[in-house]
Amino acid sequence: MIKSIFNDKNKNDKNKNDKNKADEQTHFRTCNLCEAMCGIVVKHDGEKVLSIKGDKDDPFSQGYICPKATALQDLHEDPDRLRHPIERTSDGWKKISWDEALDKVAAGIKSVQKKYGKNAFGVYLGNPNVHNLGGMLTIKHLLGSVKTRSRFSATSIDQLPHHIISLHLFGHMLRIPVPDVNRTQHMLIIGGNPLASNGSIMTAANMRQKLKDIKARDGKVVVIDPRRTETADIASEHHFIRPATDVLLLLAMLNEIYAQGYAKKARANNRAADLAPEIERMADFAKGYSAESVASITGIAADEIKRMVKEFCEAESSVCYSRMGVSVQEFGLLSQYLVMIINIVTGRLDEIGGLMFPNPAVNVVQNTGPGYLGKRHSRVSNLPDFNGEYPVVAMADEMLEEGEGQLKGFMCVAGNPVLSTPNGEKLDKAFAELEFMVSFDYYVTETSRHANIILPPVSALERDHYDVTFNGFATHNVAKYSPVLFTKPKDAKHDWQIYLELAERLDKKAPLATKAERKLIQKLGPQFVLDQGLRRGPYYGLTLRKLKKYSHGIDLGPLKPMLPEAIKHKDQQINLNVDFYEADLARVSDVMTSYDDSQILLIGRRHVRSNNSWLHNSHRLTKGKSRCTLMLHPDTAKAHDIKDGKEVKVTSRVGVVTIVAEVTDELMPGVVSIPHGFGHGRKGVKQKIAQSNAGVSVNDLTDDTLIDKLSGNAAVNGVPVTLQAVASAEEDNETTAINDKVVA
Ligand SMILES: Nc1nc2c(c(=O)[nH]1)N[C@H]1C(S)=C(S)[C@@H](COP(=O)(O)OP(=O)(O)OC[C@H]3O[C@@H](n4cnc5c(=O)[nH]c(N)nc54)[C@H](O)[C@@H]3O)O[C@H]1N2
Ligand SMILES: Nc1nc2c(c(=O)[nH]1)N[C@H]1C(S)=C(S)[C@@H](COP(=O)(O)OP(=O)(O)OC[C@H]3O[C@@H](n4cnc5c(=O)[nH]c(N)nc54)[C@H](O)[C@@H]3O)O[C@H]1N2
Ligand code: SF4
Ligand SMILES: [Mo]
Repeated sequence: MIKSIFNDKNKNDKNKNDKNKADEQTHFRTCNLCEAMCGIVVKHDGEKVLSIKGDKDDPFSQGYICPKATALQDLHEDPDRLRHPIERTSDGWKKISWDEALDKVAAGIKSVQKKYGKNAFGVYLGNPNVHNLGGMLTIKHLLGSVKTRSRFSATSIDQLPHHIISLHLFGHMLRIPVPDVNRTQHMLIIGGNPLASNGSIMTAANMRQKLKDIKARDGKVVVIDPRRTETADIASEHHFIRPATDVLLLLAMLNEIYAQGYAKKARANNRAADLAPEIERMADFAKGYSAESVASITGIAADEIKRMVKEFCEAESSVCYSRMGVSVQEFGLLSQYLVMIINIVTGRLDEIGGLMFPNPAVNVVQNTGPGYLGKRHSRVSNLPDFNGEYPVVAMADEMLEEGEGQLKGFMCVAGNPVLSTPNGEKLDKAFAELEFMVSFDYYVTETSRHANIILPPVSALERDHYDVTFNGFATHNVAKYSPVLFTKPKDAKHDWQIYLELAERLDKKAPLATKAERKLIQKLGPQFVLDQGLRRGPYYGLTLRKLKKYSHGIDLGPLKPMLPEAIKHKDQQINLNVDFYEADLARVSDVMTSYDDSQILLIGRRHVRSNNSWLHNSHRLTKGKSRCTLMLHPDTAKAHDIKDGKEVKVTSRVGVVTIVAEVTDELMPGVVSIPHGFGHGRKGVKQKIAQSNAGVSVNDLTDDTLIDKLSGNAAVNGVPVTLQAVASAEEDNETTAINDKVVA
């Protein structure tokens, strides 16, 4: 009950005699750069940041931070960061006033829509949107005023499968269960590298410690990954898997669960309602896929698969967790479905130490629609939309392919799709053809350089924060409000202010109620919406005013069983929706019958000092050896005559890049890896540090036609490529010399 929340567990009220107290020089907040929600202490002297450290009193992160936290300072101080709107002219970029910029953007949008129709104007929402309180709470007003159906976002090169599964099974796209890492005895991690990424759809600060703790309590951590990652290095066990064959492994595991008699009908039925008929069907779902039949394609021996299943099922508690490596490949949706099914039929859903539903203080599920799949299809590639967004792989075609509905104008909000989506070169060309483009960004990036006008918001330290998104995926329930650290300059604007001021210009005929709501937020700020969210939330009595008293945040307790209340279907039953997924097995059987194991497959990777495409302008995060390398196994290197440290030409169906080889047995033979987010050498980018260590963009190799056909999600892992050693000038001379000799 609320009383215990405020009075017992949370001793770190800033009003108490607390050594780690907020004063003029000490500020407590939550880092918003990734999903981990670390509490930080910023020491500062007026407007100058002196240090950023972990906040030991933060009940969620307990002092942990990663090296990226300091980037909040670098970002704030970066001379390349835009602090006012700019317009592209024939003489280069020119500073313009906010009023002029917003008037011109409104006119640009209206002009395209008048000439070609509403849907000829496209919108892309990038990842930082979900890390931005004001943005999250007001983006609907921007979208509502642009009134286009041509919407895209980073979701479809990321977590789209998770949303579709949650919509089908639990009745809401955001009702996503997360691993109870703090209490599990057995964690099976497939295609996630939380030691580099700090976790995804699993908000948990300090995963290194959490995984070590599992092992220390005699539990087990098993990692399945084509690369022996930082996470694999500290796991109990690691298995290489051939990229994009996880679906076969998971089918074999499901088959084994039934064959070995571990399917727990009764437990799955417990609070989860009457699953019996569908659970029966799951027994047949994977029947054709024995461990023996998938061993050679996946690269994991049948005995190992059987043992993994046995240990998973016999552990006191266990959870199967799977992320980017599996979500963003050709069988992303079916694979993630199987992960969920494995958790369900082994009785791990909604169980302590299993896969559990968070209960955030602002209940986003309650405040948003459930989502829908395939109401419309994209014009050119006929791909299904999800919740009103078409897959990103459809974006460039929609701009390039002539005909009614062709995109002629575009708005990119906190995104850099030229570097972050497949076939970036094609998109780069498509953006250049547009009649009008606006970017909301504080840098001139590979994408925003195409804009006619760039609208830059304030820096992260100039705004307040409450994590509306990631509390929804948190492995422990907490709530924390971070106030503004530095007052924004008078002529700077928050993302939400830009949205609302543009909405006002675009949507003069909006209903009175909408207009009133917009006015109210403009006057009171998004804090007012946050307060409403807290008041309507599950922790009775929690208001923003109360929350503000706890500068380190409030501990709302460990995850609790939430079924059947968590289910949003009317009948409060889980719906396994078997037909939809069973249909996709046809594609899997094609793989089984015609698998080409001679292909070299490309996968991605993340580094703890990176953040997609946009922290490469921080010297502290980029100094040292270049990280943009092609990792490959010594055997693969030898077969292609490739030497460590030398250049390699990598070719895919859509493009070619030349990149330095890093030969390492971390990679499975036959697999190569390039991190995404590099490729800053394009003309017109204005980020000096990033440009000086430009690297190449892996998304100039990834293919916009290589997708998960069931969901429309991009498939950037498991891209077929060919390799060719680039002879250096020295070697060229040697070769010439040898040839000369031969001729002589
Ligand atoms: N090959 C390959 N491609 C991938 C991935 C992969 O693993 N492999 N990962 C994918 C994933 S998971 C994701 S989420 C996407 C990310 O894709 P995107 O979101 O398109 O790319 P980001 O690099 O995050 O670019 C964010 C942009 O927003 C700007 N920005 C940062 N903060 C703010 C803010 O508060 N307001 C505004 N207005 N702008 C801001 C930054 O300067 C930057 O230009 O990339 C995907 N692309
Ligand atoms: N430092 C840092 N942190 C980040 C980000 C960042 O760019 N840098 N980005 C943030 C974002 S937007 C996201 S979505 C999260 C993502 O967080 P994670 O899901 O943890 O993403 P990755 O670190 O890319 O880990 C994916 C793993 O899948 C493996 N993999 C690739 N292909 C396959 C395959 O076919 N099968 C299997 N089983 N594994 C495969 C890769 O080798 C890699 O180890 O990270 C977030 N945190
Ligand atoms: S792990 Fe994520 S939230 Fe924590 S300090 Fe690093 S970037 Fe910030
Ligand atoms: Mo992401």
